[in-house]
Amino acid sequence: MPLVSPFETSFGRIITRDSILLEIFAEGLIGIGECVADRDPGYAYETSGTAWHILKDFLIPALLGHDVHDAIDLLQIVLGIKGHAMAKAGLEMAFWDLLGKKTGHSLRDLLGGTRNRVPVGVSIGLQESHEKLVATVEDYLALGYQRVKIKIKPGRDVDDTLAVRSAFPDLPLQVDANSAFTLESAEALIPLDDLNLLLIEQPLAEDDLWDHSRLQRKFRTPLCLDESIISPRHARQALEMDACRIVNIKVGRVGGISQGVAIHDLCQAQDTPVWCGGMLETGVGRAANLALASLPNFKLPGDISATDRYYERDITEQCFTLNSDSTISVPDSPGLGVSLDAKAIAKFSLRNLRLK
Ligand code: SMG
Ligand code: MG
Repeated sequence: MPLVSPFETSFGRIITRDSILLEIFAEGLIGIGECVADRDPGYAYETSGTAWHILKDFLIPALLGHDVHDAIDLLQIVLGIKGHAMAKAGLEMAFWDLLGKKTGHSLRDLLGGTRNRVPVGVSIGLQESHEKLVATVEDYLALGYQRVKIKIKPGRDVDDTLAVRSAFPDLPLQVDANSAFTLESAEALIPLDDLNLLLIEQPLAEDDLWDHSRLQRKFRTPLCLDESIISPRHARQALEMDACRIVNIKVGRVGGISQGVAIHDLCQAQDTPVWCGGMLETGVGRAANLALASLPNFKLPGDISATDRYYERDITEQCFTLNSDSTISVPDSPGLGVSLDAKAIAKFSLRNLRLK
């Protein structure tokens, strides 16, 4: 699916987005889910290709014909399959949608969400110049976004952030390095500490909780982990060693909605705020993110922007729009609360497989 504008991060530039759409057929109902793995292994090792393989050859065969009562059953069935969190999460999302449709409850209600609308921000990729970056931020502010995240990488860090901070002194602002620094090169980020940022996201490698805890000691600004938090256990260990003071939760990265809720609960018990990350989802994944972000410890605005920030045409019949208070309303129909636009799916589909 073509993005309305390219999205550039420290690991590369995304122009079109792949995703795997899942449908589970059971008891006369259809549950839908989205696997957020990207075409390239830049953000994470999983790709749409690996997810297709793991879903087709392992996850779906393990599930077919089983009685599954809740997400815990589902997790149990896939427990023996190591890794591949995004593939598992896509399937689990479809199961939650099915469960909601069967019981007549929205995903928000199934999860115990407490809000009808959730605060959101916008994530802005690397731009060709400071002028372009500031102009892009300005455009999103004019649309009503009240929190901005910018992407940084070595050599495009303090100056980019300073340009935005100087132009917008009071803007709630945060930066995301997508693991592009080392403990040594991250010294260059120290001046960020004077720019009143909400947080600094994932400066170091995804498998490096320890060096994040060494780095956090050098900053007053909270570090926030994204790529490094792949399970509730990683979240617990990160908090124990003070590797971060804020946690980004993404359903795909942590292996499903129920794992996301578990991380939310664990952080809440320790007074650590969380927020909902984004993977340039279609309307399907966006609906799940909104439901998750309605839980009470989602204390910072999510990377959950309006549909038109990503796609001219989405695959859901529903479009998500920004409310005037920089929130997006959480769907309240059963399950995810979205339905598929068959014509859009026919237009974008690259391949299709039905397993019985
Ligand atoms: O969905 O608005 C969005 C994108 C938010 O910046 C965003 N996501 O590391 O947090 C992150 C990146 C990963 C995107 S890679 C597809
Ligand atoms: Mg991130």
